Amino acid sequence: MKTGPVLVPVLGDQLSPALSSLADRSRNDTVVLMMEVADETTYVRHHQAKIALILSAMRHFAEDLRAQGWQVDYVALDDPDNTGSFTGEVQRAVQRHGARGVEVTEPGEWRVRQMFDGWAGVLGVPVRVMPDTRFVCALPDFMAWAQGRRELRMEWFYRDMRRQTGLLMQGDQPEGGRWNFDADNRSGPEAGLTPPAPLHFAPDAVTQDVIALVRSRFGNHFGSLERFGWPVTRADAMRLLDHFIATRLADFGRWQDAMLADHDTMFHALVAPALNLGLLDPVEVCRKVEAAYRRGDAPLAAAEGFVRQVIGWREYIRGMYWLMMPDLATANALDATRDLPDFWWTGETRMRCIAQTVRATRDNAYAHHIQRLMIMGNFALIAGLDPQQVAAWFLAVYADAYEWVELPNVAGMALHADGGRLASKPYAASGAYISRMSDYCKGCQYNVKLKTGPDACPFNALYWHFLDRNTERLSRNPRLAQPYATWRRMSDDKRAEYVTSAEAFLATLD
Ligand code: DLZ
Ligand code: SF4
Repeated sequence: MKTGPVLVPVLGDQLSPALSSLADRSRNDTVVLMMEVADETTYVRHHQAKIALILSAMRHFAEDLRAQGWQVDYVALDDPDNTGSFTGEVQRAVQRHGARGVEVTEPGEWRVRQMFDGWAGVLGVPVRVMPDTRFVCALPDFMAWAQGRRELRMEWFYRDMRRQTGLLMQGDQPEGGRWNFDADNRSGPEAGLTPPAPLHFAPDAVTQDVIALVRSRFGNHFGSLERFGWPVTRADAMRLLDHFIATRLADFGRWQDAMLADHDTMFHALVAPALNLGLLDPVEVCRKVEAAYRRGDAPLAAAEGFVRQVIGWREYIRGMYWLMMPDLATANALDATRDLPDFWWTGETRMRCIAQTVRATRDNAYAHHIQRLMIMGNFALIAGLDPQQVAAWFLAVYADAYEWVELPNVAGMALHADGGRLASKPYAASGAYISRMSDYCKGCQYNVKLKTGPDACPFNALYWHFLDRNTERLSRNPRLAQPYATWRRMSDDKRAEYVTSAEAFLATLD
C-alpha cells in the first residue's frame, strides 16, 4: 500500500479553479500535474496561436495554483525527459512522487477518455475519474434527456437549461414571453456599420516565451502569431467579458450573423477560447449578460441570443458529442469524399468570402459562427468535401476548438454527416445568402447575381448540384420541400446548365 500523495493531472483545457478533481482535495496531500506534451500539440497540426494560447494559459494557471498553496509539478514541452504523452507523463509522475492514487476530471475528448480508461491497467495505483462539473447539464442527465426521444432538438433542451439555471426567467415563464428571439437576430450589415475594436491583450513575459517556443517548434503550422492578443488568465478573460458587455452586447444580437471584410470579429464576445479552456464559467458569464439586460444596457434579443449559445447550444453540442461518439468521428451520411482544397490553408481563391475567412482565421485563430457555418461549412457541404478532413481543419485552426465542441458542429450541424440527428436540415445556401449577410460579394471576382457559367458565384450552381446529387437522401425532408419543388419546376435545360456549371467548378478543385 503506497502512502504518497494523490496525483491530480490537470489538462490544458481544465484551467478552472473549481475543477472537480481539486474541489475536495487538501493541498498538503496532493500533487497537481500539468503536462505540455507533444501528442497534444500535434494530434492535429493546431494553429500556432492556439498552441501559444493553451500553453501560456497553462503556465499562468500553474502559477495561480502555486500562489494558492498547491504543489504543482509542471512538465514543460522541452523538458529532456518528456515522453510526449499524457499516459507517459502520468506514469513518470506516479513514480517520481510515489503517488498512492490518481484523481482526474474526465476529459473533453473521446480520444483522451480512451487513454484514461487504460490508466488503471498501467499505473499500478487506483485511478478515479470524476465528472466534469463545469457544465450546466451533467452527462448522465443529458443521456436521460435523450433516451427514447425521436428528435433531439436543441430548442427543447435549451428551455430545460433556462428553467434549471433560472436565466432570463420570470418564475416559470421565459422573460419577454418568448424563449427564442432568433428571428430578431438576423440582420445583414447596413452601410457604415462600424463595430468597436476588440480588446487586445499584449503578451506578457510568459506568453512571449511561449510564442518563441511555438515559433521554433511549430513554425511550420498554419497561422500567424503576429497579432496574438488572447487573454491567458482568468482575470484578463473577465476583462474581455466586461468589455464585450460594455461595448458590444447591445448590438450583438442584431448583427450576430453579419460579416464585414474589415471587421473580423464584428460584435462577437470572443469568450469561447477562455470558456473552453475553463478560465470562465458558463453560468457566471450568462449571469453577467443577464444583469446587463436587467440594468437596461442591452435588449432582450441580444441577451437571449447570447445565453442560448452558451447554456443552450454549447451544452447540447457537448451532450450530442458523447451520445454520438465514436461513430460521429467517421460518419459520412452524404458520402462526401472530395479532398480539402489547398485554398482552405492558403486562402488563395477567387472566392472572396472564403479568401477573407481563411485570412481572418490565419490572423486570429478565430472566425465567428456564420463565417464558420455559412462560408466554410456551407462550401464544404455543397462541394462535398470529406467530413473527416473538414473536421480536422476546424479542430486545428480555431483557438476555441476541442473535439467535443468542434466535431458535432462540423459533422452534424454543418455537413449533415450524422444523417440529421443534430440539425433538422442541411445548412446549404447559395451566394444570395452570403451577399445579403456580408460585404464580401462587392469586391469578389465572381458575380453573385450570375447563376451559371465561369464568372458566376460558384455557390449558386453548387447549391443546386448538392440538392440534385442528394435527391434520394434529402428530398423527403419537409424543410427542403420548397427548394426541391423549385428544382423540379425548372426546365431540363436550366437544370442541365446548373449541373454542368457546378461540375466545371468542381473539376478545378481536383
Ligand atoms: C490542445 C492542447 C494542446 C495544443 N497542448 C496541450 C498540452 O500540451 N497539454 C495539455 O494538457 N493539453 C493540451 N491541449 C489540450 C488537450 O488536447 C485537451 O485537454 C484534450 O484534448 C481534452 O479535451
Ligand atoms: Fe463568395 Fe460568391 Fe459572394 Fe464571391 S460572389 S464572395 S464567391 S458568395
